[in-house]
Amino acid sequence: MTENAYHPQSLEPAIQERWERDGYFHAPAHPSGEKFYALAMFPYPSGQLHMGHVRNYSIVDAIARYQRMRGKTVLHPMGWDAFGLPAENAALKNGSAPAAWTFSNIEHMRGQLKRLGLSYDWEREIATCTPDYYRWEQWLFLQLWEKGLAYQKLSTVNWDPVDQTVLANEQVVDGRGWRSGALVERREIRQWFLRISAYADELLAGLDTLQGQWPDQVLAMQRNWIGRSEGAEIHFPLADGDDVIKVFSTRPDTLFGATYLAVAAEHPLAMKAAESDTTVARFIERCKHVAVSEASMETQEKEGVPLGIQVRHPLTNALLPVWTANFVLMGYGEGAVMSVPAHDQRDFEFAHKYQLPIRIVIQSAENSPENPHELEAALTAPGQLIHSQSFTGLDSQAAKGAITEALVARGLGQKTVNYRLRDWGISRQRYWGNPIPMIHCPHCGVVPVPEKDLPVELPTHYQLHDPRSPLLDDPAFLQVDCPQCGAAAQRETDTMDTFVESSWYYARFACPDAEQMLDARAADWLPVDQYVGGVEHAVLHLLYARFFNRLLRDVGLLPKDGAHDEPFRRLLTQGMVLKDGSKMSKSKGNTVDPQAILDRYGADTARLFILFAAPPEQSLEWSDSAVEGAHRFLQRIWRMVQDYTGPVPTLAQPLGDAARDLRRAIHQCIERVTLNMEDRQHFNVVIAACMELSNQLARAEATPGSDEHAVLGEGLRTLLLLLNPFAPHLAEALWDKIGDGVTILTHPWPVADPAALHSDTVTLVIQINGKLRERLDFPIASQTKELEASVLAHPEMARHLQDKTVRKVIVVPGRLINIVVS
Ligand code: OW5
Ligand code: ZN
Repeated sequence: MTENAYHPQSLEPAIQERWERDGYFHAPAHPSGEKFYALAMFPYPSGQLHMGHVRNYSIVDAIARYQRMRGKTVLHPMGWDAFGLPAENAALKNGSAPAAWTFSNIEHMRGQLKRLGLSYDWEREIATCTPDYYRWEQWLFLQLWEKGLAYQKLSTVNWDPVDQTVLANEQVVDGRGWRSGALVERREIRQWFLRISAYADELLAGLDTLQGQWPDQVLAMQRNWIGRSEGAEIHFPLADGDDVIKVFSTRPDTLFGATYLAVAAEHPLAMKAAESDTTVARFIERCKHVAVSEASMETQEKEGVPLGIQVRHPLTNALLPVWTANFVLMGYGEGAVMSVPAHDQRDFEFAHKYQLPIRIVIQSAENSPENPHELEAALTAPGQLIHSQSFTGLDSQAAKGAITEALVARGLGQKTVNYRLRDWGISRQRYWGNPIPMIHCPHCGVVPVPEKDLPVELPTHYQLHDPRSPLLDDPAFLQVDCPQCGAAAQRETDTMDTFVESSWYYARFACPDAEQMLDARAADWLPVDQYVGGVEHAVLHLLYARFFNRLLRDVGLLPKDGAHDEPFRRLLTQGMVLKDGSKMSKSKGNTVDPQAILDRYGADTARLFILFAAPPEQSLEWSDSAVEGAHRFLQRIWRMVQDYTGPVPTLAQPLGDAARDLRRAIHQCIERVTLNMEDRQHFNVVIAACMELSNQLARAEATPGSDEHAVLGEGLRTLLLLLNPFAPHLAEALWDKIGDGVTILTHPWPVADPAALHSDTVTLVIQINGKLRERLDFPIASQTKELEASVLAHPEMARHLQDKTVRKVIVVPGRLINIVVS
């Protein structure tokens, strides 16, 4: 191995050792000066890094390194989202214990992250499955219970009758258990919820403050998920008895078009009807076998049966039939909807299928039909009311208010705001998760575990034999004395959704060893200045974290100063890594293992390729030849710097023409790169600009002692500084040779020199009859008259103008000259 050849395999680990020895990436407890908190979504410890991780972590590392060069105090932490189903699945498959599997994966993946040269403060590493982390989550749960923000209610789960266990939605495949193949049943059980609905308005309003900092698409998805709508609660009295069915509608203006009501299969009225009606009973039974996810509710064929009962229309007293239908969910509103087939497409299709009446009550266009037989689809647009008693003639907007008032006057309704957002069900009937710190006492009911008894530790010694949670069968975990009355009681065996851990890890990174959930360091480091992760987290994770940040504020752990409401100031959602046009996956056999790329080319090539191949928010198509290209580029830089006979001299003034042009190219590159590092975050453009600069530098006539040689030295140094966020090992090794003796890691980011950018000439576009013909340089201070004369006399123009008569010359200063000829 020759001394000055590029050998990333030996070079990179050596540089990494230096970083570790010198502790460059340790953030102080409290930031001094301007802080920058850079965060990537922390990984599930699945076993190995995949290309999605490499992309995510290369992006954030480039940003973190850039911000250090901008003089900021940077916090750049990493940890592990370590609870969850995969560990249990692996345990069942290989007979390994979930904890052991998790920690050995963490070991391996940590090694891979280090091999990538990511600039983490490893002293802040967190694994969410350790009691030191999850105990605080239990503590917070107790605070929320006190405040009524954590509560229990009945809710539906997927039950696998063969494995005798609750299944997560993703474990239900075509209505059957993933392991047993048994038909899944729906069951109602008591579960724990967090009252995110209490924050719906605040979460919605907060989105406005993120405008311009978060992708519009993510903001729109969150708005839609919260789904605020104004409307009315409408009461339909039962024809027999004094009960009412309450429904929510955003279209009270269509009330006179309601022709039936539909209730959920679990609605008490449906259950009651089932006692005497076998058709209803069979229908309810069938509904139980559909997974409870919203997606499966949306896609299934809409079906229903009549319950044989009727309600009275609140304004006309007309009798309407009540049906039960599979598209109504108990959790939504009151588990009942009013159906207006003429003005709602789903109701329209349902009415056609079962020959239910259709009444048109809105005229939306000139030739709106009034006869239901002429309808081919529901008329969903607002318009003018017809067949609506005294409200006929009003437009939809006015009618909404007037009809709601009429309902209020009769005591049969009120104006309400409805949200699509439901409270967050955090109970999982699973083993590998954070135990919910509650106790069930036969005398006292649910009793919280006293704070002094936290954490409720998750036992880790089990061997798993079936998917049933071993907590259910372990007396040592289960049996406990009631903290209130001392009687024999039972621990809660549900664990928390793993999204709970990922809802506050970003805050814990600021104070990972705090003897409380968060201490004062959190307020100093938060909010995260730049968060980066997959767009698959656009709704749930990012909404839950925004919710938790407000909970942390409201239990007094973050300041109520308005500056700490939102956890993530700026968000970048990265695109997928594809191969042959589709998502990499084991089953399709189109994966590329990052380890193989690291082994063959080194970390700098892997990082450079993945940031060069596409803008970060777009999908990225894997290309072996582009990896080769990135590697060759680095080899070329290596050689150019090795070949530079230095030391780099200081610039003598004035410079000759060639030296001045080269210097201008260097400083234009700085400008372009900086803009793309900051505002646009198109790192592919940054790298392309560096490649272009390297070509310009390679062409320079660099006889030692010449002013061009000195400018080349400046150019090579600049190139290393600009590349440092992407290829930090190479940049640092070469900086040893031509740098200033001070580490490149915190070297100030270059600033474009206005004097260098200044040019004596300006390039103008030359058109003939409006068509582009040439680009020519002219002295910058030329007057219009001079330009006219010199363009016509320019040697390049002779062939364009021969046999033509010049009619007119139009000069647009600084931009173009158009020559009108005939
Ligand atoms: C990768 C991102 C992901 C996230 C981060 C961590 C993937 C982008 C899409 N712990 C949670 C988590 O998502 C985060 C919490 C904050 C909630 C791929 C995926 C991809 C996938 C598989 C393969 C190749 C590429 C090959 C598989 C072969 C197996 C042998 N994406 N692009 N490419 N954790 O660990 O999943 O959104 O930001 O990094 O991801 S995570
Ligand atoms: Zn008790």
